[in-house]
Amino acid sequence: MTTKQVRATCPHDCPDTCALLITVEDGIATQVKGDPDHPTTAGVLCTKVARYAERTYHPERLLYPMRRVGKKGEGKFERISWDEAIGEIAARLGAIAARAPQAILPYSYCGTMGLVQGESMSTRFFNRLGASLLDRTICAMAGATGYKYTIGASVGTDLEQFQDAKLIIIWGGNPIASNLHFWTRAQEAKRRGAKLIAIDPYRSLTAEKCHQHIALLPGTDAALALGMMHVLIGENLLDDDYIARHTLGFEQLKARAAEWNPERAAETCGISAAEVVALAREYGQAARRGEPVAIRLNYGVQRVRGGGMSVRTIACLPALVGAWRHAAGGVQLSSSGSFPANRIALQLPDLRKQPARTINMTTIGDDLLRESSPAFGPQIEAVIVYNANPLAIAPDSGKVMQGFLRDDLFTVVLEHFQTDSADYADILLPATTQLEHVDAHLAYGHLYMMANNAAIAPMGEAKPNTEIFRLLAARMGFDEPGFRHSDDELAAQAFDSKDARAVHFDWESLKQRGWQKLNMPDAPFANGGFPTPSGKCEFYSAAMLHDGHDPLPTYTAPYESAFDNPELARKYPLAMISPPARNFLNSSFVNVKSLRGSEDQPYLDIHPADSAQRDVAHGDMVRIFNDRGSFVAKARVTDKARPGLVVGLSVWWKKLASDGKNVNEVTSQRLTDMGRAPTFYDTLVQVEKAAPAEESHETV
Ligand SMILES: Nc1nc2c(c(=O)[nH]1)N[C@H]1C(S)=C(S)[C@@H](COP(=O)(O)OP(=O)(O)OC[C@H]3O[C@@H](n4cnc5c(=O)[nH]c(N)nc54)[C@H](O)[C@@H]3O)O[C@H]1N2
Ligand SMILES: Nc1nc2c(c(=O)[nH]1)N[C@H]1C(S)=C(S)[C@@H](COP(=O)(O)OP(=O)(O)OC[C@H]3O[C@@H](n4cnc5c(=O)[nH]c(N)nc54)[C@H](O)[C@@H]3O)O[C@H]1N2
Ligand code: SF4
Ligand SMILES: [Mo]
Repeated sequence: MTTKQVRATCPHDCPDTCALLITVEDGIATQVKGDPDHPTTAGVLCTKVARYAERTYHPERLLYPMRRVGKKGEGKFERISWDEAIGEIAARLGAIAARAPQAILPYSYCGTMGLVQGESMSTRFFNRLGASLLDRTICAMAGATGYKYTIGASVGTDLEQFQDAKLIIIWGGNPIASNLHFWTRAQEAKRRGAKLIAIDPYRSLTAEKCHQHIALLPGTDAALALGMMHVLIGENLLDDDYIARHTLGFEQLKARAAEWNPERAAETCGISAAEVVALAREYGQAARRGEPVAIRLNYGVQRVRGGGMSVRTIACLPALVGAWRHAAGGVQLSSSGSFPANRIALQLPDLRKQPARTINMTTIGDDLLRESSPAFGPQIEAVIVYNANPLAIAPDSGKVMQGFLRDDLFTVVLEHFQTDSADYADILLPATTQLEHVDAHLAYGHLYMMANNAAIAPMGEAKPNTEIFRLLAARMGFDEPGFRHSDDELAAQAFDSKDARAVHFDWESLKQRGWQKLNMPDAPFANGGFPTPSGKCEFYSAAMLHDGHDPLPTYTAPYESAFDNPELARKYPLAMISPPARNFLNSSFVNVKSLRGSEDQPYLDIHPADSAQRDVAHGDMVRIFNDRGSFVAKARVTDKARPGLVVGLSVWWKKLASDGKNVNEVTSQRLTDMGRAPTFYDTLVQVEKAAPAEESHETV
């Protein structure tokens, strides 16, 4: 027997980007474990990826190219050869491109975060074809935009410093589920005497384990941050020297914060004024004592109308109290801006000969249903889906389904499994998993460049995304040298090796060692130097004014909330959020039995006061609905959901739910204040007991 160990990287859309060690025995991956030497992975993987081999060898892996034989959505396919598949796709796309190349749309996100299997060869192909561009907004754009206006780039506190903080505010994050290796650091900080505070409408797994939990209403975080500023300024819990040297617009901010006394903030957030005051004092007084105070700001805050402004407002707090002076102080939203990723080399934008329109992936529901018009451009005639599952994860799912049902739409899906989206494909292509292909990765929660070596040969006839686009390019006669680069050559282009942060990045050595830390200072803004236009932390942002926003922190009410939209709330009184379930990764892993087993079936958490009003008992099947649609889940009566809030942990495959639907039936396509991002957690619904017919499907 031959045994080897291969260095790999977790490909999932998770801030932790773990270093993996794959044991391969006679060509079979027998164990996937965390690299004990990698400082943030520290030998530990989450339950999902500890089962990555189970996912790779899953009996339902797609192993051959297939052509649809049933109706769209029915999921009936017949096996075809690669030659036929590539030939048919090239012919269909070629015919469309001859008339209207922009009628072709790629639809992809972060099924893999790999720089190679993500947007490299695929983007070269779509650039050369002249296809529409895709605005990849579905996750992080609201916050990234708000943070950029304030701090300058997605750069913040290093994960490896948090254990030394004395106060950690976990703001809109559930790290036990979604950022495990941050949670390890937070627990270490706790052991060393730190206080942990969670700000979350839901008593998540994480909130439950913090010293304190502030359960505000969804979408009201900016009001809380403004109330904190009011107290910090009023009680002079400020770092005057840091403010004078490294911030812009303090006087204007002071005037704005004066409008937000704790009572007003509390009323907006649905909490008590005492909570606002105590939080501000806790934060300001610890900083005043010279202790590092840190905020882990996460995605939960962003998925509402004012998501960008909320992040921007919270991101002002560390500068006010001088928290950036400490390596363990400040705020981390994402570390992705620290990486000198070389997207121009990977994507070769010069292959595109004509400028193209951009389609927002968040509004794919509406956009697939639009006809040609001067404003919109040509109707979408072909969609190539890879690294994404739009039928399950995009908002206003009823519309998304209608769009993909269009008979005149040509759909290609590259996948590991027959997902909800795969059911709508005309041609379904088998893609390799991370164990079967090469990649290079950045991270958005730590500061290591990462390498992924292929551990095993591709399963069945599966091919890497890159190879599929290389074959398509060749069949369509694209003969630029960029279409002949191997995956190894692409990986070698992943980072700018001349950038000082990448310390002479060299793919050959990264491949061997598995990971390499960026060259970054421990406390990035201890002496200011913010990458904003002014070089300061911008309390006042001229760029925001220019872009049509309030240049100062402000509160933007949700589209749908009982407080700000009482009329809608009469019909639909409950706020619904749908954050990730611990055992799924977005909609990935839902089909891995052992993990689905842990989540059991789609649940709706509802507060006892709200369930009693509706005559709903624990364990009843309920229908959750609004004007956009409805879905069925099993009620879990619990005070984990604050009154007025219901929570449906996500993202379920629709076809594995009793009614073939999921939470995104009721979410809307409305966009955030900035970044053109989705508003998944800005949704009002009503809940009622499900009709018996809906209950009877329960055991499907
Ligand atoms: N296990 C697991 N891990 C994951 C994922 C997964 O699906 N499963 N997904 C990955 C991806 S793509 C992402 S983007 C991240 C997301 O992970 P996080 O950044 O943790 O974000 P969410 O899980 O969306 O929300 C976190 C918490 O915010 C709360 N929340 C909801 N609305 C609000 C609000 O308005 N204000 C505040 N303060 N809190 C609110 C939710 O109740 C939830 O407990 O996780 C990644 N990691
Ligand atoms: N209601 C609600 N909806 C949400 C969210 C929410 O919190 N609530 N979260 C949103 C967020 S934060 C995000 S990031 C999006 C995520 O949405 P997506 O990025 O679409 O993520 P997944 O649902 O995991 O789907 C990724 C698919 O890519 C496939 N895949 C993985 N690796 C490869 C590969 O190498 N090649 C190919 N061809 N395919 C591959 C996987 O099998 C999987 O089916 O969902 C969003 N939707
Ligand atoms: S999903 Fe996140 S925590 Fe789990 S192995 Fe991957 S990077 Fe690590
Ligand atoms: Mo995400």
